[in-house]
Amino acid sequence: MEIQLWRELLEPYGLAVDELVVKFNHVKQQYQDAEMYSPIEIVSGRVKRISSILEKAHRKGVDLEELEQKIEDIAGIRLICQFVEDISTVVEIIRQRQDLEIKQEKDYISKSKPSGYRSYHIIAYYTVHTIHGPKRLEVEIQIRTLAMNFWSTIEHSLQYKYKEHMPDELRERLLRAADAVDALDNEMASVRDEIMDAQDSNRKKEKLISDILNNIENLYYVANKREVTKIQDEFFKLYQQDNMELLIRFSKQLDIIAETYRAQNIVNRRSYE
Ligand code: 0O2
Repeated sequence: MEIQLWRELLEPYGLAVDELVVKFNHVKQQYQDAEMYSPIEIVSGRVKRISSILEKAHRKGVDLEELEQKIEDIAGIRLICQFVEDISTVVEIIRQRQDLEIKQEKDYISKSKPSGYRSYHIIAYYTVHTIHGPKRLEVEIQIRTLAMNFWSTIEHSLQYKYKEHMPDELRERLLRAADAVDALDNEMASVRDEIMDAQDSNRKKEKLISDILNNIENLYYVANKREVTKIQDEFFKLYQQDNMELLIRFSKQLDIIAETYRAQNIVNRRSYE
């Protein structure tokens, strides 16, 4: 196939990857905006390289004319989760989406591949709109934990190096590493609630600090500079004490001060009119 034809073939897949990366990042953002734990930690995507498409087509005996029908992962999206439990939540999110029609699900989590590979794959139909009209194509969505991703990234590069000639000893070690990844995921699952609590309070603290700093910054425009500096010093003192209750109380008092200045400002403006 000529390079120009490859470009034409791959272009809509690139569009699908770009769109889905934005969409899944938006899902993550929505959880964060709602101050909820996001089951999606990292979103990435890629269009399969031409050499990789050709290699897979050769391995599977696929003709160039039927690439799009037989190679399901030309467009690939990867959703990485913190915990194994999050994977089923993400799968459910995908099943509920109207823009993705699931063709097949491959569960390599309950039963790993002989290599030790673990991941949940969804092959889905997705429609992109180009200047030539709508095009329905297939995308592969891989869902896995951070630990599974670490293993598969390393193993993938070794596979690339050795092709089908990976030394037995290395294969054994990778299988042992896959068991270790499994054990790590199970261990993390057992302290999931604790970790989530910690992350949740971190998020709440970050939001509270940012609200306080915004309020102080706004006060600079309306209040007496000396008073704002005093408020700011008080905040730094409380911040160093690292006491959430005191910070929450301080933030509420600051809200009242800010509101009073806002009201005062409105009254002043009206008396000028
Ligand atoms: P790349 O470079 O990631 O694009 P099947 O006929 O269903 O058994 P198929 O079509 O290869 O086989 O589908 P499968 O098994 O779901 O694999 C699709 C992709 O999953 C692979 O794409 C890899 O990305 C990943 N994968 C599958 N098995 C392994 C494994 O043992 N190790 C690692 N590291 N990744 C794996 P490609 O085309 O192989 O590679």
